[in-house]
Amino acid sequence: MKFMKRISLSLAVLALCVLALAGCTSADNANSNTTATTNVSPPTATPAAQNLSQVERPQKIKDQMQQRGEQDQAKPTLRFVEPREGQTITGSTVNVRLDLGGDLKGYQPHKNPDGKGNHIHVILDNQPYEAYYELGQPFELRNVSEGKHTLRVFPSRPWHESYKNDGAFQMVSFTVKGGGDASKPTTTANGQVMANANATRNANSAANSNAATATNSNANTAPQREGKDMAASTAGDVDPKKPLLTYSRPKGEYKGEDSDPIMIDFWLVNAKLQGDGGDYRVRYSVDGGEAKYIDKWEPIWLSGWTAGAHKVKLELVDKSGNAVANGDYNSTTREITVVK
Ligand SMILES: [Cu+2]
Repeated sequence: MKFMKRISLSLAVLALCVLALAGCTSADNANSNTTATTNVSPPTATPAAQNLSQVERPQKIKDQMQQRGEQDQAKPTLRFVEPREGQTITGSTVNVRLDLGGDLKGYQPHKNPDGKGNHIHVILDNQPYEAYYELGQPFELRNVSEGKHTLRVFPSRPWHESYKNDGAFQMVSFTVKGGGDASKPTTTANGQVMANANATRNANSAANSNAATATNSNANTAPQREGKDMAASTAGDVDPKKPLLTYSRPKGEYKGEDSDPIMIDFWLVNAKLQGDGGDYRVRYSVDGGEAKYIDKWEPIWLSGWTAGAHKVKLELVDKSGNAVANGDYNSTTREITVVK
């Protein structure tokens, strides 16, 4: 009996020990789990999310405006000399000639030695604008694809803010026959290859190769002309009498101090914004994020950009927030690159 008691006591002690050991082991596991979790996501490894905020016009631009004096209150107007409304152009080069008029107060497009200056924004279809500086020579749109196109132009300041007076904006529609060859590599005015559009080659490119070759030699023998090889595009189905939003900025690459803040600027035709006594709003979003609204027709500046590529979308909407369609021009997304 005594012996049995002793055995059961030993068993009980053993059981307690096993339990205690198990307890210790599980406590250890819990500990090491906690430690492991902490190691997987240290708080410092989380990248800062881009948080954009609207800021006032940068002092640098205010200073430039002051230096320009009354030129900033100019009311420049443009008129298309060519192409003319409804014109048919044979060949893939479209010469753009503009008459500048209106109350200029010294406003004159020109590229200064620093590469900046007043210029005209020239927009083929709904592509990003091209900057046109010297109006004494036509601007050559090269390799323009066959079909119907629109051109939109408006005067701009050195920091790319557009003049918004009546008559500043003009749009024409025209047609290109024997248009650009999509298989032709894109070249600069010097004939340097910049990009090859073979990937977007279309079926009628062979028929257009003669015209494209002619364009090439023209471009090479006309040295001082500004111009650009254009990506393939055709016009949207745009009604010039309907509300029209034209995306202007931002565009391209922003470096260093130019990358913060970045300006959003656009042109409006037949559409007054709510804050200006009208019915429309401009909705914008960056990288597919939260939609925000611009209710007065003036540029805004956004601060807080992170380095890398960003998508900026501008849309014209009515007071209920419904998209206002006109061709496909009233909703435009552009990718920009911010280099820090
Ligand atoms: Cu510009």
